[in-house]
Amino acid sequence: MKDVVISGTGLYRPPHVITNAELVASYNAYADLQNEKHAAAIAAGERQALVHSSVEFIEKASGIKQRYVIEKDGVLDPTRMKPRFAPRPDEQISLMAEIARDAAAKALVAANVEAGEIDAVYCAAANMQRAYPAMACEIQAAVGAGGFGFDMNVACSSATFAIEQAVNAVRTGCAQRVLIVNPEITSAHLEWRDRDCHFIFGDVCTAIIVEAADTARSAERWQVLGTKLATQYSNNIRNNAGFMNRCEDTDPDARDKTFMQEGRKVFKDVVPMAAAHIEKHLATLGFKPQQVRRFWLHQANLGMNQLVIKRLVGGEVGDDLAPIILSEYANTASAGSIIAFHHHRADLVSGDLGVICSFGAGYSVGSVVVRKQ
Ligand code: CO8
Repeated sequence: MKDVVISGTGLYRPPHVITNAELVASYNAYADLQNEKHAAAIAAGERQALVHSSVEFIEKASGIKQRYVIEKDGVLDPTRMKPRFAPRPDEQISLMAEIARDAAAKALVAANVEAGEIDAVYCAAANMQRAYPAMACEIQAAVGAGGFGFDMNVACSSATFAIEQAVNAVRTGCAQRVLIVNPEITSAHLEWRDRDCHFIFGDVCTAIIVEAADTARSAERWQVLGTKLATQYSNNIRNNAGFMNRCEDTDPDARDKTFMQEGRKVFKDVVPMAAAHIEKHLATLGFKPQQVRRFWLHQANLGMNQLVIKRLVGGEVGDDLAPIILSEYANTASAGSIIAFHHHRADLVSGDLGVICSFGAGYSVGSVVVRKQ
């Protein structure tokens, strides 16, 4: 079995920022418009008035201060509340492939790998722009990679689940170099009209190169010591949007079927699950959490990450042990832990141990233990 390394990462960051103040102003304007429109029904007690959102609540409950989006005006327009994406002809690259190509190009440079040397492309994300042809096939062509490509989805854990598939493919000789991309256009599948979740997500794309250690040429390499995945079915985070919807006769004014969650339950269930998972994974490799120099955790909620780390190492811990990027990026689904890894690893030295860990819908947890070479 071959040794496997992560040899480079890349990041596409959208051009537009939405601050919490902008987001709340837009939501509150939307709520006022709705309350005005339905004033009679509200007065008759047939309908509940929408309540304003608040910056203070968002920052206290989640730690999120802003998010990046690909298109801003449509999201903030209180008469629209979703991004405005122009339809593209089939001959034009699709939006998901376009942002994946950008992140992939940066990861290839970081890994000192030519696109033609890639022999597998995994597009791993919480939502795919279309069912087929697979996004990965289009990205493979756009990047100029060889081999094969396929799409995979385990919601927020898609990136770590893809890393395990890539590590196994390289280890067993099915592939020499794998490109993983995580294009997360969360703005298109977030219900911006729902006060409970309108602040949660942001757009981004990450890319990772996984390859055989003996032929890797990058200056910086992270040996993959082990990967561990787990799932446990739960209805607490769901996206019911899909191809069956057109066959269901439902109220046309009903809420979007996209992202929905029982945030409190998720928080309560997933913190112990993620902490126990990491601890067990490290133990199978002969390590204790205290030996880990850095944890690059899924970025959904500041309090959640603080609690996971507290359970692992005890006491209060700062950003150095488990960096937080969600204050700037919000929850970027599968890309969150990879953004943390991308931005916060340069200061580690040879021999340092790290854990990339994602958790989310499914429920799902994926961990990757790495050592800097
Ligand atoms: N402004 C002001 N008040 C608000 C707002 C708001 N925007 N929203 C809710 N409130 C109110 C509520 O009405 C409630 O009021 P009351 O007490 O009077 O009933 C009060 O604030 C408290 O509400 P909550 O209990 O909902 O608030 P929490 O403290 O639980 O915080 C969070 C909500 C931030 C959502 C928190 O529960 C959380 O982050 N939980 C973890 C969630 C998580 O990790 N989810 C994982 C999602 S990622 C994933 O796997 C999905 C991938 C798919 C990606 C799809 C992309 C679109």
